Amino acid sequence: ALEQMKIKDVIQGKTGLYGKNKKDTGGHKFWSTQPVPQLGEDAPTSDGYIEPSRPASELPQEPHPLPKDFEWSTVDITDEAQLRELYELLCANYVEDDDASFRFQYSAEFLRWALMPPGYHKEWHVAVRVTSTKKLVAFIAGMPITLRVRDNVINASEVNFLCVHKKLRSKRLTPVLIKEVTRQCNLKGVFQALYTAGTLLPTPVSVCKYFHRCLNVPKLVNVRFTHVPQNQTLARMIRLNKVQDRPRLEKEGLREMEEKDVPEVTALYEAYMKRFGMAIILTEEEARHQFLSGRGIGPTEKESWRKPRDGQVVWTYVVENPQTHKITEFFSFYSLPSTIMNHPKYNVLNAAYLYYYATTTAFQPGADDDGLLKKRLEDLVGDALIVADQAKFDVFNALTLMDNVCFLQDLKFGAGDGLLNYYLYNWRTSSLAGLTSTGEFP
Ligand code: MYA
Repeated sequence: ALEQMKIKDVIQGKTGLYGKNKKDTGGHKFWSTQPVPQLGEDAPTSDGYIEPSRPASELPQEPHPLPKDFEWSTVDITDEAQLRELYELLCANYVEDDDASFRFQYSAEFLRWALMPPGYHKEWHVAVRVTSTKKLVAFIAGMPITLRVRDNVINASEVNFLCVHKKLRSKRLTPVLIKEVTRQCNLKGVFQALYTAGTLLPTPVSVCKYFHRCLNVPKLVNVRFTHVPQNQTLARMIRLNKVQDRPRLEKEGLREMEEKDVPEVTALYEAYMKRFGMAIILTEEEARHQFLSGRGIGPTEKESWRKPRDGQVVWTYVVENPQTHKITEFFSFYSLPSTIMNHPKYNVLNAAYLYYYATTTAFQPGADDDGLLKKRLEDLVGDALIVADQAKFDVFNALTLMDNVCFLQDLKFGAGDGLLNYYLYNWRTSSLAGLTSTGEFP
């Protein structure tokens, strides 16, 4: 209940988790030893590292020892067989919702896309295997990022895909994995990290809520992802959630992003992300990777927005002004299915997640206040819903970050019960309310 209360206060955009329950360290045996702000600490007055960086010669040269019967390993993502092993570990053991009805089912293509951005380090794909059988039983990954937190730009690592096999839970393997990925990052001169988790740990820099836009209503009701409200019927719910079958901005030049758009999309992304207190900085090469490389194989047809390609992970669309040929906006979303557990008819929930977007409307004076930006984002993200619907996604998810809060309600997203906490390792800064430009939650 205490944790709930703390989360609620952050959602209400108050003070964040700093400055509350001063004596409560939450009994975090591992996290209380780590360079992260502890729960109950006063909000910092200035930003900066918690522990100084150390030269490679002062770092432990060997990994932390593992319990008997286990050994360290790295997963070589370029090797199909190893990628498959990782896919299978995550498929059976990764994140589930609170009632164990759905479990993330990252595809092999997604893992390749997420784990191998430009400049990735194979040593940061840390794994644990059973010594005798070589079975893969635990994993954690770091990816290099350039992170801006307020006015500071940091070479950091984005840590994700922490997973311990179900049979090895509660054996304190997690702290050992985290120490090893930290050591590997340190060895490359990286001493800060960004990570997210559904669980509350010391200490979120921001907390976001998941919102969901139903597309395939009958299926979502059938698998109990959602339910028909008491004062409604299924037929009415289907009608209310129906989206158009052609994008609204098609006439204004909406089309799939292409290689030639990379410089303009990167510049637009950079300018737009200045609106927020924390953002990842992308070079052109990184933007190409994020927005184009996960596109799968297949023809670029005129109406390719109607049909996903083989192995498509990410969808990116731009609006090219027909007169000036300038890119005025873009949006992207990615595919992250979930396994539906214990259902007789369906076993996969096809979910799209809103990724990055930007519009030059934001740069017009007063656009934030006079509703112009909200209107434009509704058109833009409304078209993302249409593209996702045509690509047969069941649901379209978004978090309360960036400018999302302004359009979620009018685009008929409903609040979910999940939260996503954002954390920084070895960096102090005061709370970034919802990572939004306004700091408001709906
Ligand atoms: S978040 C996704 C996490 N994965 C899942 O939820 C998948 C399903 N669950 C599992 O596989 C296991 O339950 C996990 C815990 C592996 C989560 N982040 O081994 P244990 C602490 C950080 O006995 P298990 C993602 O991928 C816990 O508070 N710490 O526990 C981002 C306790 O410490 P303390 C966590 O249940 C990951 C200790 O572990 C998490 O068997 C970012 C218990 O260990 C969590 N999600 O396994 C990682 N869950 O006593 C941090 C539990 O102190 C990166 N714990 O409370 C930090 C930056 C590192 C790089 C720095 C570079 C400079």
